[in-house]
Amino acid sequence: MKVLLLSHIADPDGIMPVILTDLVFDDYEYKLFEPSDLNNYMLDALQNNELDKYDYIFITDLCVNEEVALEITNSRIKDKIIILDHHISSISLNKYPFIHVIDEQDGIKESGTSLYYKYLLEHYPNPNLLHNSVSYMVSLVRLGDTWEWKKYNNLDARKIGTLLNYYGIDKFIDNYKKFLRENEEFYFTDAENLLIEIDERRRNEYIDNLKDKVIIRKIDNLNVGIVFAELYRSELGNALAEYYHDEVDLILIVNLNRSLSFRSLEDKADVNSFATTFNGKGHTHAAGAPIPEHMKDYIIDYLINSRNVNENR
Ligand SMILES: [Mn+2]
Repeated sequence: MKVLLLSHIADPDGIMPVILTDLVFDDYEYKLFEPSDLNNYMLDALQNNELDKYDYIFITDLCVNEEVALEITNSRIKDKIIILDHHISSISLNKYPFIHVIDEQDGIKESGTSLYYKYLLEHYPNPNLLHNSVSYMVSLVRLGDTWEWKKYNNLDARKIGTLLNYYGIDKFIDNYKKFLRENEEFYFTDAENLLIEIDERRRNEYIDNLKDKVIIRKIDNLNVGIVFAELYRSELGNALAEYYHDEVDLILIVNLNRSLSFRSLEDKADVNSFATTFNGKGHTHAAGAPIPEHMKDYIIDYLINSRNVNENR
C-alpha cells in the first residue's frame, strides 16, 4: 500500500503528520507546501495522472480550493483522498465528501495534526501510535498551533516550534521518527532544553526591540499596527497585539521574503476576513496572505528615487 501525504510546510502542525505517517505506513512519500502552492501541484498532478500510483492520499493542515475540489470529484482519485484541515476559511468545502474541515469539536480546538492523529488511530491502529510520547507530542502541537497553550499556560507546547526552527524540517522529522518509536514517554533532552532557554532570551529581546517600531494606520475602520519582521511570527504578533491592546485592532507583520501575517486578540478584529482583502486566509485571530506581487519592485523604485543625487558632481 503506497501512501502520499501532502501537508503544510510552515510549522509543527504541518510537519508532525509526516512523522505520524512514518509511524504507521512503510511505503509513503510526502510533499510540503505553502497553501497557495498546493492547488497548483494538485492541478498538475491530476492532469498528468501522477496520483494514480498511490493507494491513499492524505492532505493535512491545508485544503484545496473549490476548483481543485471539483477536479478531484471528476477524477479517479476521489475515493482514495482525504483532506483533514482546521482552517475555518475552508469550512464551506465540507460539502465534498473527501474534505473534512473541523475547527473545533467537543469543546476543543482541533489542528491538522490532531485531526490526522484521530483519523489514523481509528483507521490504521498501530502500536507506535499508542505510545504516550506520541499522544503527548500531538497534544503539544495542537496546543501550540491553536494558541490554546496560553489558556493552560503549557510552556512545553511552544518549545516544539523552537526545536523545529533549530533542527530544520528534515532533521526534526528524522529525530522524532526515531524518538517516538523508542520512547514511551516524551521529554526534551538537556541539549534541547539549553537551546530552548537561549532562544527564549533571543526572542524576548527581538520582540522588545520591535515594540517601538510599530506603525499604526487606519484600514477599513480598523486600527492596524504594522511591523516589518522575519522571526517569531506568532509570538511577535500576539505580544504586540497585547502591548498595543488599547490602540490597535490587529497586528500586521510584513515579512518581505515570505508573507503577510495578521494577528489579533480574542476580543478584537476578525483577521480571517481582513486577510481576504489581501488575498489571504486563515483563522479568526491568526491569518496570512502572500506579499503583493510588485511590492518589492515598488520599494526598490522608491529607494532609488529617494537618492540624494548631486547634479553637479
Ligand atoms: Mn495548523
